[in-house]
Amino acid sequence: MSPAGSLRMRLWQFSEGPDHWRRLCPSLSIDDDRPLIPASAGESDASGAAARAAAELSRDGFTQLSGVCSGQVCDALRSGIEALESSGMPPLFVYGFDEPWLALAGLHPVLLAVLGDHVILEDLWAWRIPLGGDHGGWAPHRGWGEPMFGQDGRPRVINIWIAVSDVAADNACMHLVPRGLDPCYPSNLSCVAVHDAAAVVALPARRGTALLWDANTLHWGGRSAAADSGCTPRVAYSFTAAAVGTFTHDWRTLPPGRLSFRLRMEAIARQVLKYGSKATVDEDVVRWAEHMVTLSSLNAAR
Ligand SMILES: O=C(O)CCC(=O)C(=O)O
Repeated sequence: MSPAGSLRMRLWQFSEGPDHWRRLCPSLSIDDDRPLIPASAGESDASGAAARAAAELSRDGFTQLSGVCSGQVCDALRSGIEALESSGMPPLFVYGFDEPWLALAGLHPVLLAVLGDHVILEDLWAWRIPLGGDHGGWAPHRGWGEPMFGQDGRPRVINIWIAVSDVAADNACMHLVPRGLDPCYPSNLSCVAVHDAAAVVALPARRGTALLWDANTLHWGGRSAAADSGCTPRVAYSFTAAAVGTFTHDWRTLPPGRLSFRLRMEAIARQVLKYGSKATVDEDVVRWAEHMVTLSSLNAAR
């Protein structure tokens, strides 16, 4: 069988159920019954790390929290992503496992403190950025191009980015322009030009650290280090959370509680179609995603 033919077959085997995933990445888990997304409502924690992060997000538009994933979980995620890539699947497929979601669940107190009742949008991507060449993270953009913050300055939509590898300033770390130093914030959010290089903040992060920023903030991933730099490829993944009632238009959201294997597959397929052009995703993966999305709409219409 041709390598392309075998990738096609693997994609369908992977969509059938968790067995292939467990065999490929034995140190990661898939438990259909495990609650992964906490209920959006609740009492916010007025003290400690959650309160500090919420205050920084309101004041500066960004914050960092270390220790969201343990070193052991980061190692498992990194080797899982590498195993997926060796099988021809993009890092995005890591959302098939529980661990990326469990780290998000750990951020619930912070999200509650900043956003109050909130939803997790179906807005996912994962990166493993090779060293050298012209490899790097995503170009400057804003997660959301319409103003999304309250009168008190609190963001209503937050991008969450979790470092799986150590990420250094010379290794595709995230950069942003703090909103107070961005002349386009908030009146001209369609602008993604960096007006003042001195205003740029680089955000190196140890593995297991989460970076959170106001989704209106101009941000981007830096360039990868040279192949002979001794660095490891940068590995990270992301989510977006929004305060309930923020959107007047439809956004697919992820249900609180358990995430069935099927739902994870469909969410991954929809992300391939949404963001696949920003990354090098194999054409067979795009075709698989198109089929999955068609099947999902047929099932929904039944
Ligand atoms: O990791 C990157 O290079 C880009 C991340 C990003 O832009 C995002 O999560 O919104």
